[in-house]
Amino acid sequence: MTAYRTLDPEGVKRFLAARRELAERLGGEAQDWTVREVSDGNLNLVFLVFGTTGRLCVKQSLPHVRVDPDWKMPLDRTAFEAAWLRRIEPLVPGLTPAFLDFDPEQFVLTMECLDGFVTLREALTNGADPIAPSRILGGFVARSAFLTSYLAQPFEAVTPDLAFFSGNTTLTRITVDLVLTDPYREHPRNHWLPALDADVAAMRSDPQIIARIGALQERFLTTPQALLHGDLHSGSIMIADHDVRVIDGEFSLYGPIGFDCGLYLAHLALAHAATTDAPRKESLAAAIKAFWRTFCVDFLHLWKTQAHGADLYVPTTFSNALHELDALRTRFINGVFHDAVGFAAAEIVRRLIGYAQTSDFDHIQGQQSKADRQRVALSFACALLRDAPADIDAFTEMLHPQANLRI
Ligand code: SR1
Ligand code: MG
Repeated sequence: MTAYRTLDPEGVKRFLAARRELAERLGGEAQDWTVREVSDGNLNLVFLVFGTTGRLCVKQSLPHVRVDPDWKMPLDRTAFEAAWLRRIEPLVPGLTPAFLDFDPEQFVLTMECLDGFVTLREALTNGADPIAPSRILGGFVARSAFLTSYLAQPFEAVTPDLAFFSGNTTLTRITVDLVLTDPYREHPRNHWLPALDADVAAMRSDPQIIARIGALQERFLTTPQALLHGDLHSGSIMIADHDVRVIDGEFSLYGPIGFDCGLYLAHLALAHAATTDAPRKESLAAAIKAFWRTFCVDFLHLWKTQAHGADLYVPTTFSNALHELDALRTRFINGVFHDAVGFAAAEIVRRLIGYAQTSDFDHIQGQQSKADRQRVALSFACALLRDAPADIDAFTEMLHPQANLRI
Protein backbone atom coordinates (compact mmCIF):
# COMPACT_ATOMS: atom_id res chain seq x y z
CA MET A 1 0.00 0.00 0.00
CA THR A 2 1.47 3.34 -1.08
CA ALA A 3 0.19 6.39 0.77
CA TYR A 4 -1.78 8.85 -1.36
CA ARG A 5 0.25 11.78 -2.71
CA THR A 6 -1.05 14.60 -4.83
CA LEU A 7 0.61 14.45 -8.26
CA ASP A 8 2.60 17.20 -9.93
CA PRO A 9 4.07 16.85 -13.47
CA GLU A 10 7.18 15.03 -12.20
CA GLY A 11 4.99 12.82 -10.01
CA VAL A 12 2.86 11.96 -13.05
CA LYS A 13 6.00 10.77 -14.87
CA ARG A 14 7.07 8.65 -11.87
CA PHE A 15 3.55 7.23 -11.57
CA LEU A 16 3.42 6.20 -15.24
CA ALA A 17 7.01 4.98 -15.41
CA ALA A 18 6.18 2.50 -12.62
CA ARG A 19 3.28 1.00 -14.65
CA ARG A 20 4.71 -0.95 -17.55
CA GLU A 21 1.60 -1.09 -19.77
CA LEU A 22 0.98 2.63 -19.50
CA ALA A 23 4.67 3.49 -19.96
CA GLU A 24 4.79 1.32 -23.09
CA ARG A 25 1.86 3.24 -24.56
CA LEU A 26 3.86 6.47 -24.23
CA GLY A 27 7.07 4.99 -25.65
CA GLY A 28 10.63 6.07 -24.85
CA GLU A 29 11.72 6.93 -21.31
CA ALA A 30 10.17 9.20 -18.69
CA GLN A 31 12.69 11.96 -19.47
CA ASP A 32 11.33 12.03 -23.06
CA TRP A 33 7.75 12.64 -21.91
CA THR A 34 6.01 16.01 -21.68
CA VAL A 35 3.33 16.59 -19.05
CA ARG A 36 0.81 19.42 -19.39
CA GLU A 37 -1.62 20.19 -16.56
CA VAL A 38 -5.05 21.00 -18.01
CA SER A 39 -7.19 20.95 -14.83
CA ASP A 40 -10.31 22.91 -15.68
CA GLY A 41 -13.25 21.52 -13.70
CA ASN A 42 -14.04 22.38 -10.09
CA LEU A 43 -12.86 19.17 -8.47
CA ASN A 44 -9.83 17.33 -9.82
CA LEU A 45 -6.32 17.47 -11.26
CA VAL A 46 -6.00 16.54 -14.94
CA PHE A 47 -2.75 16.05 -16.86
CA LEU A 48 -2.09 15.25 -20.51
CA VAL A 49 1.08 13.25 -21.05
CA PHE A 50 2.84 13.13 -24.43
CA GLY A 51 5.35 10.34 -25.07
CA THR A 52 7.38 9.43 -28.13
CA THR A 53 4.73 7.09 -29.58
CA GLY A 54 1.56 7.75 -27.59
CA ARG A 55 -0.26 10.05 -25.21
CA LEU A 56 -2.46 9.63 -22.15
CA CYS A 57 -4.79 11.55 -19.85
CA VAL A 58 -4.22 11.21 -16.08
CA LYS A 59 -6.88 12.39 -13.63
CA GLN A 60 -6.47 12.42 -9.85
CA SER A 61 -8.87 13.41 -7.09
CA LEU A 62 -7.71 15.89 -4.49
CA PRO A 63 -8.65 15.74 -0.81
CA HIS A 64 -10.59 18.96 -1.36
CA VAL A 65 -12.51 20.83 -4.08
CA ARG A 66 -9.79 21.97 -6.54
CA VAL A 67 -11.12 25.50 -6.76
CA ASP A 68 -11.73 25.76 -2.99
CA PRO A 69 -9.04 24.06 -0.83
CA ASP A 70 -11.06 24.79 2.35
CA TRP A 71 -13.88 22.54 1.08
CA LYS A 72 -12.55 19.14 2.16
CA MET A 73 -13.71 16.04 0.32
CA PRO A 74 -13.00 12.27 0.31
CA LEU A 75 -10.93 10.94 -2.60
CA ASP A 76 -13.28 8.26 -3.90
CA ARG A 77 -14.81 10.26 -6.77
CA THR A 78 -12.31 8.97 -9.36
CA ALA A 79 -13.25 5.42 -8.30
CA PHE A 80 -16.86 6.18 -9.24
CA GLU A 81 -15.79 7.84 -12.48
CA ALA A 82 -13.64 4.81 -13.36
CA ALA A 83 -16.52 2.43 -12.61
CA TRP A 84 -18.92 4.57 -14.67
CA LEU A 85 -16.50 4.65 -17.60
CA ARG A 86 -15.94 0.88 -17.53
CA ARG A 87 -19.68 0.23 -17.36
CA ILE A 88 -20.73 2.76 -20.01
CA GLU A 89 -17.91 2.58 -22.58
CA PRO A 90 -19.03 -0.71 -24.20
CA LEU A 91 -22.65 0.52 -24.34
CA VAL A 92 -21.86 3.74 -26.23
CA PRO A 93 -18.87 2.82 -28.43
CA GLY A 94 -16.73 5.80 -29.41
CA LEU A 95 -18.63 8.29 -27.25
CA THR A 96 -16.34 8.29 -24.19
CA PRO A 97 -12.58 8.34 -23.78
CA ALA A 98 -11.21 4.80 -23.62
CA PHE A 99 -10.63 3.53 -20.06
CA LEU A 100 -7.04 2.40 -19.50
CA ASP A 101 -6.32 2.04 -15.78
CA PHE A 102 -7.48 2.94 -12.26
CA ASP A 103 -5.16 3.04 -9.27
CA PRO A 104 -7.25 2.79 -6.06
CA GLU A 105 -4.38 3.90 -3.78
CA GLN A 106 -3.50 7.11 -5.60
CA PHE A 107 -7.07 7.62 -6.89
CA VAL A 108 -5.67 8.05 -10.39
CA LEU A 109 -7.72 7.30 -13.49
CA THR A 110 -5.75 6.94 -16.72
CA MET A 111 -7.62 7.16 -19.99
CA GLU A 112 -7.38 8.13 -23.64
CA CYS A 113 -5.99 11.61 -24.22
CA LEU A 114 -8.46 13.98 -25.91
CA ASP A 115 -5.84 16.51 -26.94
CA GLY A 116 -7.24 18.67 -29.74
CA PHE A 117 -10.79 18.49 -28.35
CA VAL A 118 -12.54 21.45 -26.69
CA THR A 119 -15.52 21.46 -24.36
CA LEU A 120 -18.89 21.75 -26.04
CA ARG A 121 -19.42 24.95 -24.01
CA GLU A 122 -16.32 26.54 -25.54
CA ALA A 123 -17.30 25.33 -29.01
CA LEU A 124 -20.82 26.74 -28.63
CA THR A 125 -19.47 30.09 -27.41
CA ASN A 126 -17.32 30.19 -30.55
CA GLY A 127 -20.33 29.54 -32.80
CA ALA A 128 -20.01 25.78 -33.47
CA ASP A 129 -23.02 23.92 -34.86
CA PRO A 130 -25.08 22.71 -31.87
CA ILE A 131 -27.40 20.38 -33.80
CA ALA A 132 -25.11 17.51 -34.87
CA PRO A 133 -23.59 16.99 -31.38
CA SER A 134 -27.07 17.25 -29.82
CA ARG A 135 -28.30 14.37 -31.96
CA ILE A 136 -25.30 12.31 -30.91
CA LEU A 137 -25.90 13.15 -27.26
CA GLY A 138 -29.59 12.25 -27.52
CA GLY A 139 -28.40 8.84 -28.70
CA PHE A 140 -25.81 8.69 -25.92
CA VAL A 141 -28.38 9.29 -23.17
CA ALA A 142 -30.86 6.87 -24.77
CA ARG A 143 -28.33 4.02 -24.95
CA SER A 144 -26.58 4.55 -21.63
CA ALA A 145 -29.88 4.97 -19.78
CA PHE A 146 -31.88 2.23 -21.47
CA LEU A 147 -29.14 -0.40 -21.36
CA THR A 148 -28.44 0.11 -17.63
CA SER A 149 -32.13 0.19 -16.70
CA TYR A 150 -34.60 -2.44 -15.53
CA LEU A 151 -36.19 -2.13 -18.99
CA ALA A 152 -33.20 -3.91 -20.56
CA GLN A 153 -32.02 -6.36 -17.90
CA PRO A 154 -33.29 -8.70 -15.20
CA PHE A 155 -33.27 -7.05 -11.79
CA GLU A 156 -30.37 -9.27 -10.67
CA ALA A 157 -28.16 -7.52 -13.24
CA VAL A 158 -29.21 -4.05 -12.09
CA THR A 159 -28.98 -4.35 -8.32
CA PRO A 160 -25.16 -4.74 -7.98
CA ASP A 161 -24.63 -1.51 -9.95
CA LEU A 162 -27.44 0.18 -8.05
CA ALA A 163 -25.77 -0.79 -4.76
CA PHE A 164 -22.29 0.29 -5.91
CA PHE A 165 -23.26 3.68 -7.33
CA SER A 166 -25.47 4.38 -4.30
CA GLY A 167 -22.14 4.69 -2.49
CA ASN A 168 -21.36 7.88 -4.43
CA THR A 169 -22.75 9.87 -1.54
CA THR A 170 -20.25 12.76 -1.52
CA LEU A 171 -21.04 13.91 -5.04
CA THR A 172 -24.73 13.05 -4.78
CA ARG A 173 -24.80 15.33 -1.72
CA ILE A 174 -23.24 18.10 -3.83
CA THR A 175 -25.99 17.74 -6.43
CA VAL A 176 -28.75 17.65 -3.81
CA ASP A 177 -27.34 20.79 -2.17
CA LEU A 178 -26.02 22.83 -5.09
CA VAL A 179 -28.64 21.99 -7.72
CA LEU A 180 -31.79 21.16 -5.80
CA THR A 181 -31.61 23.04 -2.48
CA ASP A 182 -29.23 26.00 -2.06
CA PRO A 183 -30.70 28.26 -4.75
CA TYR A 184 -34.05 28.22 -2.92
CA ARG A 185 -32.67 29.24 0.49
CA GLU A 186 -30.22 31.70 1.98
CA HIS A 187 -26.75 30.15 1.72
CA PRO A 188 -23.26 31.68 1.62
CA ARG A 189 -22.45 29.60 -1.47
CA ASN A 190 -25.07 31.50 -3.52
CA HIS A 191 -24.27 34.70 -5.40
CA TRP A 192 -25.81 36.64 -8.26
CA LEU A 193 -25.81 40.02 -9.94
CA PRO A 194 -27.50 42.64 -7.70
CA ALA A 195 -29.86 43.51 -10.58
CA LEU A 196 -31.43 40.06 -10.12
CA ASP A 197 -32.29 40.56 -6.40
CA ALA A 198 -36.02 41.05 -6.97
CA ASP A 199 -36.19 38.14 -9.42
CA VAL A 200 -34.55 35.77 -6.94
CA ALA A 201 -36.83 36.93 -4.10
CA ALA A 202 -39.91 36.42 -6.28
CA MET A 203 -38.78 32.94 -7.28
CA ARG A 204 -38.14 31.89 -3.68
CA SER A 205 -41.51 33.09 -2.47
CA ASP A 206 -43.49 31.37 -5.24
CA PRO A 207 -45.33 28.39 -3.70
CA GLN A 208 -45.69 26.60 -7.07
CA ILE A 209 -41.94 26.75 -7.65
CA ILE A 210 -41.06 25.59 -4.15
CA ALA A 211 -43.52 22.68 -4.44
CA ARG A 212 -42.06 21.63 -7.80
CA ILE A 213 -38.50 21.74 -6.45
CA GLY A 214 -39.62 19.49 -3.58
CA ALA A 215 -41.09 17.05 -6.09
CA LEU A 216 -37.82 17.11 -8.09
CA GLN A 217 -35.79 16.37 -4.94
CA GLU A 218 -38.02 13.35 -4.41
CA ARG A 219 -37.66 12.19 -8.03
CA PHE A 220 -33.88 12.60 -7.92
CA LEU A 221 -33.39 10.58 -4.73
CA THR A 222 -36.12 7.97 -5.05
CA THR A 223 -36.34 7.05 -8.76
CA PRO A 224 -33.39 4.83 -9.70
CA GLN A 225 -34.41 4.24 -13.32
CA ALA A 226 -30.94 3.98 -14.88
CA LEU A 227 -27.25 4.70 -14.41
CA LEU A 228 -26.90 8.42 -15.02
CA HIS A 229 -23.86 10.49 -15.92
CA GLY A 230 -25.10 12.82 -13.21
CA ASP A 231 -23.44 16.06 -14.40
CA LEU A 232 -24.15 16.24 -18.13
CA HIS A 233 -23.46 19.93 -18.71
CA SER A 234 -21.69 21.33 -21.75
CA GLY A 235 -18.33 21.26 -19.93
CA SER A 236 -18.65 17.47 -19.50
CA ILE A 237 -18.69 16.98 -23.27
CA MET A 238 -15.63 17.29 -25.52
CA ILE A 239 -15.81 17.76 -29.27
CA ALA A 240 -13.40 17.80 -32.21
CA ASP A 241 -14.89 18.03 -35.71
CA HIS A 242 -17.57 15.31 -35.70
CA ASP A 243 -16.08 13.43 -32.75
CA VAL A 244 -18.10 13.79 -29.52
CA ARG A 245 -17.00 12.34 -26.15
CA VAL A 246 -18.72 12.41 -22.78
CA ILE A 247 -16.24 12.78 -19.91
CA ASP A 248 -16.31 13.29 -16.13
CA GLY A 249 -18.71 10.61 -14.92
CA GLU A 250 -17.70 11.17 -11.30
CA PHE A 251 -21.27 12.22 -10.33
CA SER A 252 -22.70 8.95 -11.66
CA LEU A 253 -25.61 7.41 -9.76
CA TYR A 254 -28.85 5.55 -10.37
CA GLY A 255 -31.57 8.15 -10.82
CA PRO A 256 -34.33 9.47 -13.06
CA ILE A 257 -33.38 9.46 -16.75
CA GLY A 258 -34.82 12.95 -17.12
CA PHE A 259 -31.98 14.28 -14.95
CA ASP A 260 -29.33 13.70 -17.64
CA CYS A 261 -31.71 14.93 -20.36
CA GLY A 262 -32.62 18.01 -18.33
CA LEU A 263 -29.04 19.05 -17.64
CA TYR A 264 -28.14 18.87 -21.31
CA LEU A 265 -31.25 20.84 -22.32
CA ALA A 266 -30.49 23.43 -19.63
CA HIS A 267 -27.09 24.22 -21.10
CA LEU A 268 -28.49 24.66 -24.62
CA ALA A 269 -31.13 26.96 -23.13
CA LEU A 270 -28.46 28.95 -21.26
CA ALA A 271 -26.48 29.36 -24.50
CA HIS A 272 -29.75 30.46 -26.15
CA ALA A 273 -30.39 33.12 -23.49
CA ALA A 274 -26.79 34.34 -23.64
CA THR A 275 -26.91 35.27 -27.32
CA THR A 276 -28.92 38.03 -29.02
CA ASP A 277 -28.20 36.69 -32.51
CA ALA A 278 -31.53 35.48 -33.97
CA PRO A 279 -30.17 32.79 -36.36
CA ARG A 280 -28.00 31.46 -33.53
CA LYS A 281 -31.03 31.28 -31.26
CA GLU A 282 -32.87 29.34 -33.94
CA SER A 283 -30.12 26.79 -34.29
CA LEU A 284 -29.90 26.34 -30.50
CA ALA A 285 -33.68 25.81 -30.36
CA ALA A 286 -33.35 23.30 -33.22
CA ALA A 287 -30.58 21.54 -31.25
CA ILE A 288 -32.90 21.25 -28.24
CA LYS A 289 -35.50 19.55 -30.42
CA ALA A 290 -32.88 17.37 -32.13
CA PHE A 291 -31.55 16.14 -28.77
CA TRP A 292 -34.97 15.28 -27.41
CA ARG A 293 -36.30 13.68 -30.58
CA THR A 294 -33.21 11.53 -31.04
CA PHE A 295 -33.42 10.47 -27.41
CA CYS A 296 -37.07 9.40 -27.85
CA VAL A 297 -36.55 7.57 -31.15
CA ASP A 298 -33.44 5.72 -29.96
CA PHE A 299 -34.85 4.89 -26.53
CA LEU A 300 -38.09 3.51 -27.98
CA HIS A 301 -36.20 1.56 -30.65
CA LEU A 302 -34.02 -0.05 -27.98
CA TRP A 303 -37.09 -0.82 -25.90
CA LYS A 304 -38.78 -2.55 -28.83
CA THR A 305 -35.70 -4.52 -29.85
CA GLN A 306 -33.58 -5.12 -26.74
CA ALA A 307 -35.92 -5.77 -23.85
CA HIS A 308 -35.62 -9.57 -23.87
CA GLY A 309 -34.74 -10.85 -20.44
CA ALA A 310 -36.04 -7.78 -18.61
CA ASP A 311 -38.61 -8.02 -15.83
CA LEU A 312 -40.57 -4.87 -16.69
CA TYR A 313 -43.23 -4.49 -19.38
CA VAL A 314 -42.70 -8.09 -20.50
CA PRO A 315 -43.03 -8.30 -24.31
CA THR A 316 -46.21 -9.94 -25.57
CA THR A 317 -47.34 -11.33 -28.93
CA PHE A 318 -51.05 -10.58 -28.43
CA SER A 319 -51.88 -7.70 -30.75
CA ASN A 320 -54.41 -6.03 -28.43
CA ALA A 321 -51.85 -6.13 -25.60
CA LEU A 322 -49.18 -4.72 -27.95
CA HIS A 323 -51.31 -1.60 -28.28
CA GLU A 324 -51.47 -1.35 -24.50
CA LEU A 325 -47.68 -1.72 -24.30
CA ASP A 326 -47.21 1.16 -26.74
CA ALA A 327 -49.41 3.35 -24.54
CA LEU A 328 -47.29 2.43 -21.51
CA ARG A 329 -44.12 3.29 -23.39
CA THR A 330 -45.52 6.66 -24.36
CA ARG A 331 -46.47 7.30 -20.75
CA PHE A 332 -42.95 6.40 -19.64
CA ILE A 333 -41.34 8.77 -22.17
CA ASN A 334 -43.76 11.53 -21.15
CA GLY A 335 -42.67 11.00 -17.56
CA VAL A 336 -39.01 11.32 -18.58
CA PHE A 337 -39.89 14.55 -20.40
CA HIS A 338 -41.69 15.97 -17.36
CA ASP A 339 -38.67 15.18 -15.18
CA ALA A 340 -36.31 16.64 -17.82
CA VAL A 341 -38.23 19.92 -17.87
CA GLY A 342 -38.01 20.26 -14.09
CA PHE A 343 -34.34 19.32 -13.84
CA ALA A 344 -33.48 21.62 -16.76
CA ALA A 345 -35.10 24.48 -14.87
CA ALA A 346 -33.28 23.64 -11.63
CA GLU A 347 -29.95 23.46 -13.50
CA ILE A 348 -30.54 26.85 -15.16
CA VAL A 349 -31.41 28.46 -11.82
CA ARG A 350 -28.33 27.11 -10.05
CA ARG A 351 -25.97 28.13 -12.89
CA LEU A 352 -27.23 31.72 -12.49
CA ILE A 353 -27.46 32.16 -8.73
CA GLY A 354 -25.69 29.18 -7.10
CA TYR A 355 -22.10 28.18 -6.29
CA ALA A 356 -20.94 26.88 -9.68
CA GLN A 357 -22.06 29.36 -12.32
CA THR A 358 -21.76 29.06 -16.07
CA SER A 359 -19.38 31.07 -18.25
CA ASP A 360 -21.97 31.39 -21.06
CA PHE A 361 -22.68 35.02 -20.12
CA ASP A 362 -19.05 36.07 -19.54
CA HIS A 363 -18.60 37.57 -23.01
CA ILE A 364 -21.42 40.10 -22.47
CA GLN A 365 -20.14 43.64 -21.92
CA GLY A 366 -21.75 45.60 -19.08
CA GLN A 367 -23.47 44.38 -15.90
CA GLN A 368 -26.90 45.60 -17.00
CA SER A 369 -26.83 43.73 -20.33
CA LYS A 370 -25.53 40.62 -18.59
CA ALA A 371 -28.29 40.82 -15.96
CA ASP A 372 -30.89 41.31 -18.70
CA ARG A 373 -29.77 38.15 -20.51
CA GLN A 374 -29.61 36.21 -17.24
CA ARG A 375 -33.10 37.42 -16.31
CA VAL A 376 -34.40 35.94 -19.57
CA ALA A 377 -32.90 32.57 -18.56
CA LEU A 378 -34.19 32.82 -14.99
CA SER A 379 -37.71 33.74 -16.14
CA PHE A 380 -37.67 30.78 -18.54
CA ALA A 381 -36.64 28.43 -15.72
CA CYS A 382 -39.28 29.81 -13.35
CA ALA A 383 -41.95 29.42 -16.02
CA LEU A 384 -40.90 25.79 -16.56
CA LEU A 385 -41.16 25.15 -12.81
CA ARG A 386 -44.56 26.78 -12.52
CA ASP A 387 -46.23 25.20 -15.50
CA ALA A 388 -44.40 22.41 -17.33
CA PRO A 389 -44.76 22.39 -21.13
CA ALA A 390 -46.40 19.28 -22.58
CA ASP A 391 -43.85 18.65 -25.32
CA ILE A 392 -40.56 19.82 -26.78
CA ASP A 393 -42.20 22.29 -29.17
CA ALA A 394 -43.93 24.02 -26.26
CA PHE A 395 -40.59 23.96 -24.38
CA THR A 396 -38.80 25.83 -27.17
CA GLU A 397 -41.70 28.28 -27.57
CA MET A 398 -41.11 29.29 -23.95
CA LEU A 399 -37.54 30.33 -24.84
CA HIS A 400 -39.04 33.56 -26.23
CA PRO A 401 -38.97 36.09 -23.36
CA GLN A 402 -42.46 37.41 -24.12
CA ALA A 403 -43.82 33.92 -23.30
CA ASN A 404 -42.70 34.31 -19.65
CA LEU A 405 -43.34 37.94 -18.85
CA ARG A 406 -43.96 37.49 -15.12
CA ILE A 407 -40.96 35.89 -13.42
C1 SR1 B 1 -18.12 21.71 -5.81
S1 SR1 B 1 -18.49 21.00 -7.31
C2 SR1 B 1 -19.47 22.14 -8.15
C3 SR1 B 1 -20.02 21.67 -9.43
O1 SR1 B 1 -18.97 21.26 -10.29
C4 SR1 B 1 -19.30 20.03 -10.92
O2 SR1 B 1 -18.99 20.02 -12.27
C5 SR1 B 1 -20.77 19.85 -10.67
O3 SR1 B 1 -21.55 20.47 -11.67
C6 SR1 B 1 -20.93 20.48 -9.35
O4 SR1 B 1 -22.27 20.81 -9.05
MG1 MG C 1 -16.97 17.71 -14.04
